[in-house]
Amino acid sequence: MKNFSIAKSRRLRSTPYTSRIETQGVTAYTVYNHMLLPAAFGSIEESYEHLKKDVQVWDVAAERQVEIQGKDSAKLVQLMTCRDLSKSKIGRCYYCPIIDDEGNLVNDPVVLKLAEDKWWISIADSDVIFFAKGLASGYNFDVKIVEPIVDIIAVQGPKSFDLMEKVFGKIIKELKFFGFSYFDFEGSQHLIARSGWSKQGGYEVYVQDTQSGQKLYDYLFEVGKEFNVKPGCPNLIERIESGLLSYGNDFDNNDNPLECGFDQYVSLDSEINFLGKEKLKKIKLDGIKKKLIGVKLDAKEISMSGSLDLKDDNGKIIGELRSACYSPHFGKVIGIAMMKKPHWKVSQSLKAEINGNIFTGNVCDLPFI
Ligand code: THG
Repeated sequence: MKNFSIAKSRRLRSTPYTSRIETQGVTAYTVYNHMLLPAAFGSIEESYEHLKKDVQVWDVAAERQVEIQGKDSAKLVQLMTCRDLSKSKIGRCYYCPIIDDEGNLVNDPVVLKLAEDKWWISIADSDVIFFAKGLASGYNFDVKIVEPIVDIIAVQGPKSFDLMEKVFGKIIKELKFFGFSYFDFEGSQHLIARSGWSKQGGYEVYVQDTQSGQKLYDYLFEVGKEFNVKPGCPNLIERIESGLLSYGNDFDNNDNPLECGFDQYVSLDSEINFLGKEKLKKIKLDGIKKKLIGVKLDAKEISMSGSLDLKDDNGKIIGELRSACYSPHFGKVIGIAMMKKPHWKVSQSLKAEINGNIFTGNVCDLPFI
């Protein structure tokens, strides 16, 4: 396989931690919200084993914030998501599909309620800020919308709790899942949430004081030695096994939340007003025609290039592979696929022709583990 480097420019933004992760041995980047997002530090299988056992520090500054502040901020945030936020509380995070007027997905961020009139939308890879500004303008909302300087450091893995206790004290362990609060590091207050894009547990530090954040980054490695701390990044294997979905990979603006299994975040029976509500009601009534589901393939490796069609025994296309990796846990390739009706039933057999090789496989439930 050929190796390429990535041409850096102002358009492809670095993060406050880029020079650090390059010293630490980042080997691959992806681009996310026009920013560098580390994708590997050597073998992703070794990184996966380490993430499940110890603790990692991730530069996830590419998870950008869209800040919505002002008198109409709650109205605008609610207009953008099909999740009912009418009972939302300050100091809590909410996983919220953002949808357009067709009922299709625009993003799947974590929404943080900072105050009754101040919200952060912690976005996946699409330009939510322009969508928000367009709506605010069209609806004449009294809001201010900016991308603030916030660069997240994630601390993930089973030993993240002990490492974070060593830095911030016992009190950090009292934080509930998807709760956030402010914690002191050398005189600087950092917003920390118990969250992160892995199912191994951990925290996300929303760094606003860049200098303090860089010190914190270094300090985590200094005091983390006893927990075998390593640099890491969102891990493809771990996130697929855990069923954590990725906007742009597993679903995009051609898919709706009912097709993607987001039913628990779609509040069609409430009084709330959001974009695409009537469209989604009709889609629900008519029934969805495709569905995101797990697949297992009898293969030892896979490359996500070329045709990703999934076929039945007669060669008819019955779905499309959206993400996949070799899973050491299952000893085969696992993936996330959009299957056409009625082929999404568990144990449905299928064939995938990838780079000239034909692999057999079957549909299975998400999450895998
Ligand atoms: N953290 C923060 N911002 C983010 C992500 C993150 N922005 C981009 C991307 N990740 C957004 N997508 C997701 C997808 C899943 C989850 C969080 C963000 C997630 N899901 C849990 C689950 O599915 O089990 C919990 C959902 C819930 O309980 O509501 O954590 O990771 N800051």
